[in-house]
Amino acid sequence: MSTPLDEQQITVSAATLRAMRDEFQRFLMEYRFGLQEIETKISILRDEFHETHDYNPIEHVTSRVKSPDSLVEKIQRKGVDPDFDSIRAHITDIAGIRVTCSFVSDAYRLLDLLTAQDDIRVREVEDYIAAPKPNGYKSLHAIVEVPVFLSTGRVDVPVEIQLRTIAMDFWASLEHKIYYKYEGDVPAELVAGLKDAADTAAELDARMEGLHREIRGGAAAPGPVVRV
Ligand code: 0O2
Repeated sequence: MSTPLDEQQITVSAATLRAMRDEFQRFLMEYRFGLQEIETKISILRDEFHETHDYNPIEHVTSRVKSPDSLVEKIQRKGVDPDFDSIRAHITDIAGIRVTCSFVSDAYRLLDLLTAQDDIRVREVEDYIAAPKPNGYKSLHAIVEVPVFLSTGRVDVPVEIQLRTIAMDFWASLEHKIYYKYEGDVPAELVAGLKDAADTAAELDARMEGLHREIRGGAAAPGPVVRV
């Protein structure tokens, strides 16, 4: 019986190994810079909102470049050819940023403002707020490309942006823990409980935004709205 390809032993020289490591680090570096560009854009919007409208639509921002282990797992799961060009083309969440907003309308508004910037190209928007996943997952996802200028020239780096409310984020983080604890095979009563909790979270979001509108006299958040 022949050994499966991913279990076969290969011998490479130290120099080759070093070259592979350097190439991989350079590949991931582009994504780190892409993230920095998007983080700066979000930070400018946040500061501008704060200074000119006395309003902060963003609760917190986290970002990450996918770990090498998680990247390899996804390459295998999706059957992507293990070369940099294929990975670049098919794995679009190597750079990811999560923006937790105060209210649902803030999530849409921020995405509108970001994607209206003329150096940003929108590749894909997935609106799991309007159409939640069957388990109750809600979030607004977008894959955008942002230009990064290196010594070798311009590279357009894809970055996945996830925008959600605090309630959605709380739900997603618990669901993620449960999913991993049960290795994806979550008992039916927990699945039902999570769906129920997602509905409660959505209700809370709606009530909080309603109260907020009352306090601010009708407007959920100031500033122009530009639709994607
Ligand atoms: P991480 O560690 O957050 O990056 P796929 O990535 O192949 O599963 P697709 O279509 O590329 O599917 O992406 P999709 O479904 O839009 O989901 C991308 C990310 O959204 C996930 O990244 C999660 O962060 C989040 N997400 C999507 N669905 C769920 C869900 O049901 N529950 C929770 N908690 N998060 C979800 P990763 O790669 O799974 O993980």
